[in-house]
Amino acid sequence: MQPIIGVSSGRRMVTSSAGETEAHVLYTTYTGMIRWADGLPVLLTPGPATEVEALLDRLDGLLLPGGGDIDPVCYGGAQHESVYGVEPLRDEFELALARGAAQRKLPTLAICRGMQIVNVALGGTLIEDIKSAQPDALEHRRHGQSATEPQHTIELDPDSTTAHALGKDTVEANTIHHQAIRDLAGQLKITGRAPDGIIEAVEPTDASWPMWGVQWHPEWLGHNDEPSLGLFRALVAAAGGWSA
Ligand SMILES: [Mn+2]
Repeated sequence: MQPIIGVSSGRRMVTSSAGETEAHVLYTTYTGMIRWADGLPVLLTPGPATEVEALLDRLDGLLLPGGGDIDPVCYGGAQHESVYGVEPLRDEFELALARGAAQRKLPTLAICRGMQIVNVALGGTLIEDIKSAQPDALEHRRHGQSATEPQHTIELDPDSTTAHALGKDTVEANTIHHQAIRDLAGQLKITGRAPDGIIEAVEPTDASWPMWGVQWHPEWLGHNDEPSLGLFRALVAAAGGWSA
């Protein structure tokens, strides 16, 4: 039995035979990597938080993918001109998914926005804009960059489950973000930082919850990148009830 991994999604306008139509969108890089790791991906479409428990009952694992910014209202943050792509319903849905996953200790891989969602869901806050808050920070997102292009190095805690899943403790990371974790949620610990101190990987303090939060994009590096596939294998293995 292949474990079923629910993957959340965003919305975008696409051209259809009915004209411009709103569509659920999720890059196939995510579902492709889950399949390479021998899991069965299921698309989760954002709805009210009241739907979340019934969904979590049916899932073996969860993937919270990248996307636009979380509304700063969700973490008591300030509005900032750089905040983009806010989807209030998606925020409500994914914050509830993350809280429910933490309660159930549902195996979870949280990528980019997903890592930020887990932090906010558990009481943490975000830097609304890295360049404004920390002008000497490295480039974490460059205009026109390729999604696979490394932006900076990340040093991981060699004892972290993230480093174990990747099979290495240094990553040349393809990050594409202008926000980052500010205050870390109490249930999380930092397992990786960029050289400028920006938090790039987190895990739960409670080792019985298999959750990997990464600020970079292993899904874009593809199944030929063994460390990236290793993260998805760790998720699917935990979702299947065995240790990676
Ligand atoms: Mn970065």
